[in-house]
Amino acid sequence: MGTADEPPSPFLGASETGSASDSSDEAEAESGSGSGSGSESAFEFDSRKSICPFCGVGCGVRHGNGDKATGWEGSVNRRGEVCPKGVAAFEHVRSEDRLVRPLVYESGTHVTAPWDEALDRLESGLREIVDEHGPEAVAFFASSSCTNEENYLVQKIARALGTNNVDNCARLCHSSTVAAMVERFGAGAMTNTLEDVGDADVFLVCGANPAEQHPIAFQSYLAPAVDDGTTLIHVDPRDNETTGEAAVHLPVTPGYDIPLLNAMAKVIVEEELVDETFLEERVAGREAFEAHLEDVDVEANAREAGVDPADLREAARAYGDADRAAAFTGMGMSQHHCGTDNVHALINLAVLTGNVGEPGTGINPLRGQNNVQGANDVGARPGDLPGYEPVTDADARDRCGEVWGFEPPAGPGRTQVEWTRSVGDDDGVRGAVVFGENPAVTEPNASEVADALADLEFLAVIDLYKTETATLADVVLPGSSWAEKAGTVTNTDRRVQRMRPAAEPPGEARRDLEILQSVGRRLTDRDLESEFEYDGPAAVFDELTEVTPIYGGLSYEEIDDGYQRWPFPEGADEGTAVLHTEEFANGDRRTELAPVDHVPPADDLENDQLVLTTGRVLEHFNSGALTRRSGTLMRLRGEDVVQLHPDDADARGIEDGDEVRLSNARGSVTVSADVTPTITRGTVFTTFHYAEPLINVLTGDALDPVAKIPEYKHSAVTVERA
Ligand SMILES: Nc1nc2c(c(=O)[nH]1)N[C@H]1C(S)=C(S)[C@@H](COP(=O)(O)OP(=O)(O)OC[C@H]3O[C@@H](n4cnc5c(=O)[nH]c(N)nc54)[C@H](O)[C@@H]3O)O[C@H]1N2
Ligand SMILES: Nc1nc2c(c(=O)[nH]1)N[C@H]1C(S)=C(S)[C@@H](COP(=O)(O)OP(=O)(O)OC[C@H]3O[C@@H](n4cnc5c(=O)[nH]c(N)nc54)[C@H](O)[C@@H]3O)O[C@H]1N2
Ligand code: SF4
Ligand SMILES: [Mo]
Repeated sequence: MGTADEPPSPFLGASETGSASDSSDEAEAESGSGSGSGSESAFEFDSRKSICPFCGVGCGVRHGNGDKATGWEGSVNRRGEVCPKGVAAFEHVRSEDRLVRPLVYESGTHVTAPWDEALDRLESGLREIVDEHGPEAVAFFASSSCTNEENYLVQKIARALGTNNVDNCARLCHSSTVAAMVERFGAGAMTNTLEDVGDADVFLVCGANPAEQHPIAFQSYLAPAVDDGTTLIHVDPRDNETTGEAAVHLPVTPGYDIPLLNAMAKVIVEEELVDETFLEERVAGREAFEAHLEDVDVEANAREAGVDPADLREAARAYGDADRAAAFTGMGMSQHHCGTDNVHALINLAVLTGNVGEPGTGINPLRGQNNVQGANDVGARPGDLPGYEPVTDADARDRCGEVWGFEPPAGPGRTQVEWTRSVGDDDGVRGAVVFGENPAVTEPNASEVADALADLEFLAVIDLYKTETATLADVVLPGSSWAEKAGTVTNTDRRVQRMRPAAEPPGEARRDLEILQSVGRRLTDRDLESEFEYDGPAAVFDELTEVTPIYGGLSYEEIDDGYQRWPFPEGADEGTAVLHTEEFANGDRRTELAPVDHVPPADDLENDQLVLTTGRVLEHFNSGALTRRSGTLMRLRGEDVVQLHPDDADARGIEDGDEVRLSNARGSVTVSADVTPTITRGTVFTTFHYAEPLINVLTGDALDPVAKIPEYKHSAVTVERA
């Protein structure tokens, strides 16, 4: 786990020494919609309880000793434990790179400007485009790293302007998982909770590495269950920290999960490990599914997927035999141009064996950022209004219209990757607002993305730093970090929790909610201006619970420093833990088994090319915008490497530590070699956490036809010594 000067702590924050503020001054700080006017490098933090800005686990963190964050006994991290990123959560906040004044682009360079001027430019830049080309020529990125209230406002602004062109990085993340789960179960969220999954006898972790990406969920919920006898099966081309706890490891070749999962289904059916009662009472389509399995040859599929047939059978038996088995799914499954089908193949296993609707079972997508679940719940999606109600549903539009004073448009908008590809087309996007995302680093085929963003007639970015994306913007607005805002975030197991500000934004930076209110007032017609008047986040939350059916019954005040979980039936204490118990979320008693066939990866391997798959490490986060600005995390792991199997290295004369060139028709990068048998032969792995080398110049444009998610996990690359 990195080459640390000081080893990463045993996942426990520094002891609780900060003086907790009482709640009387909290109300004042939270309602605050006044702009920060503190001195530029003040960064005086108090120790109000908030939620970690990084992953979807949603640990409670606050300011502690020596400028480190420390855990408090949150609803997830019940002993106050936090991972190394959590401990470093204040370092990027007080980075010297923080934007403290708005920037506007003038005569080939960015210059600082007063807020009014920057907002005037944003208003006129976007209005001109709308006047000339209509609202569909404008698009918005919402932010999974920002609060429910902020995301709710972004989608409301887009819709008030007359477009559904609003999306967030869940498109790049679990959109395929959500598509498959909504189709099968009527809801895309974790079917179970972190508390109850420990009841499982078997964990099937497919294409996820929770030991590094969801560290506290793993350390505090999964690993203890494994210690108590739960069998962990890990399907991953790499042997990583999660594999360390696994009884069975299936090192699948990237892109071959369907053959593997179909073969597991075949073993389960052949060996009569199915749940007859569940199949009879809650499942349709069994005959067609079993007929489809007749053509599946377990040995051939295992070999095609790159795994040992005996290991595959062992995994299938363990999963099929278990009284209760919980499946977890991540980017290794979702980020393929067959991502939706991958997840269908996994759901088939749960349905065949009756592992849905009970504690210790289910299909559990481990969500990405601290609020990716919420950003989607509150409607920052081009096809859905708040609460996943389709924009095409007239009743749903009416319902929103009644609260909003305007009706949202009926036609689905463009997805995140689709719209960057549309720039330059006659009917393409011409102007955009990017709030809390860094697509120049994180979208696939990044050279094309940078060109597209640069070609926009107008681009505004709201961020903490002059990121690679902000560099391409006409206007850059300095927003507030997690430590400077109040609001709610929804974690991976559907808990809505509250963030509280520990400081004022630096310099002239403003709270994000306030910025979005200004943007909303300026971009919409005068008679709608009042739609963006709110007295702080609690007021926005009240409104969003009104139009987001799944958030019905939640109360900002009652969440306090606990949580409320959706769905939240009247009179509930904490909300519904296990979903789909008697019927599925769509109201059906039955779900259908779904035969799926292997879909070959989009890139063909030519000559001696290898498969590049990309992902994450414990110490860094996504585009690295936050973690690259943390001295501690950079000391732990300062640069990217390419993991390469010794046989593949030998064949190319590459030794550990050599500089290696990875290239294909889309681009080329140089990165040093980590020659290791922990990666399966024929596959190489890098992260995408650095702007240099920019790995996404190598990834391709292929999209899943249903969810429009890119294929980050399979690109053909030539690998040679640089
Ligand atoms: N430390 C850290 N934590 C994070 C993040 C971070 O950047 N850093 N990001 C957050 C976000 S936004 C997200 S979405 C989550 C993602 O969390 P994960 O889904 O765990 O993330 P990844 O590392 O992208 O992919 C998981 C695993 O998939 C494997 N894999 C690659 N290709 C395939 C394949 O074809 N099939 C299978 N079965 N496996 C494959 C990789 O080897 C990798 O170990 O993490 C969140 N948490
Ligand atoms: N090759 C490859 N590429 C990938 C992936 C992969 O596995 N492989 N994974 C994909 C996935 S799953 C995801 S989720 C995306 C992530 O893609 P992005 O969302 O683009 O990545 P982040 O680095 O999380 O970007 C967050 C941005 O928001 C800013 N920010 C953070 N907090 C705040 C705040 O409170 N207010 C404001 N205003 N700004 C804030 C940060 O400074 C940063 O610029 O990347 C995708 N790209
Ligand atoms: S596990 Fe996730 S939420 Fe918890 S401290 Fe680590 S990064 Fe933050
Ligand atoms: Mo993600």
